Amino acid sequence: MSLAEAGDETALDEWRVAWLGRRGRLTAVLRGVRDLPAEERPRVGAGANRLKSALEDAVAAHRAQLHASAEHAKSIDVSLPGRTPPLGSLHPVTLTRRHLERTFRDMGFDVVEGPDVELEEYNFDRLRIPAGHPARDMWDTIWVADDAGDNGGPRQLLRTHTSPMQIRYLERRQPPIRVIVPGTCYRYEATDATHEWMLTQIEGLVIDENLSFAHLKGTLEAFVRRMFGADIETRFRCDYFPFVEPGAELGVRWQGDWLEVLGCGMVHPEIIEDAGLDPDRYTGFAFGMGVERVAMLRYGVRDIRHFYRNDVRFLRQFEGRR
Ligand code: YSA
Repeated sequence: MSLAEAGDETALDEWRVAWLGRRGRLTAVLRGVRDLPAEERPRVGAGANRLKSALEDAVAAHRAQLHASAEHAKSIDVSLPGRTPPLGSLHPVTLTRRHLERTFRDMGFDVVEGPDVELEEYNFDRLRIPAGHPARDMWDTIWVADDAGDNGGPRQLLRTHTSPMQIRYLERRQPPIRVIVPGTCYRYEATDATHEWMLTQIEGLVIDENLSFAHLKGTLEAFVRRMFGADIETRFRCDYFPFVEPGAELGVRWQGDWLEVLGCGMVHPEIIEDAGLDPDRYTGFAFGMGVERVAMLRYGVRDIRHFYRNDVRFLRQFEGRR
C-alpha cells in the first residue's frame, strides 16, 4: 500500500509503522549505517535522515487531510429532509375542466376538441345565424384580419362559442352521438364579475332516435348533482338560440342568487336535416356550459376576473387540489 492509498487513521498508522516504526524499513536502513565502511557512513546516514524527515512530513500532511475530510463529512447531516424543488400546479379552470370531462366521460360521453380560429360559416351561418341576423349581437366577435376574407374569401374569427363543433362533428359521425367539446372561446365584450372576454366552454351534443326534452333535463340534472351534490338548487328558463327549438338556460342557486351556467335546447330540425339525417327519425339535444362559472361555484370565487389576472396569491390557493 502506498501512503496515498491510506484511507483512514488505521491504514495510515500501519504505513507509518511499516516504514518509520522500530522495525520499519527505513529504521533498518538507519541502523545498518554503523555497519558500513567509515567513509560511506556520513553520506548514507545523511540521506536516510533526510528521507526520514520527508516521510514524517508526508505522514503528518496526510493525517491533516484525513482529519479535514472527516470534519467535512460530520458537517453534512444526511438525515435532514431534502429541499423540495418548487413545483407548478394546475390552474383552477384546468382543474374544473378536467373534473367536468371526467364526469361526462363517466356518463358515457366522448371528448373531442375543435379549432379556436373558426370560419364564420361554422360559427354562425350553419348554426342558422346568417349575416345581419339579430342573434349575431349575442356574440360580439373578434375577427381575424386576413387577406382571404378581405378579398371575398371565407372570413375567419376567434370562435365565440364551442357550438360550431356541433356542425363539424355531424359532418363526420353518424348517430348515436354523445360527445362533449371543451375549448376556449373569445368575445369582444366588456368584462364584469361574471363575464370575461376569454372563456372556456364545454359543448355537449346528443343525437339519437326518440330523444325528447325530458332526456335533456334528466341528463343535465344528473350531471349537476354529480358535480355539486344532491342538494344543489337548479332552474330551467326559456332562452333563445337560433340553432335549437325549444331553447333554455340552466341556472343554479349561488350565494343567494341565480348564476347562469349553460344554454341548451333541442337541436333544430334544420340542423339535423343539413347533416343528412332524417329529422323525423333523429332528434337530439345540445348544451354549452361556462367552465369559469362552474369553477366559481366550485371554489366560491366571487369575481371571474381573478382567474386570468395571474396573481400568484390567488393561484397558490389551488395548489394540491384535484
Ligand atoms: C346553447 C344551446 C345549444 O344547443 C348549445 C350551446 C348553447 C350555448 C351557446 N352556444 C352559448 O354560447 N350561449 S351563451 O352565450 O349563453 O354562453 C353559454 C354559457 O357560457 C353561459 O351560460 C355562461 O355560463 C358562459 N358564458 C357566456 N358568456 C360568458 C360566459 N362565461 C364567462 N364570460 C362570458 N363572457
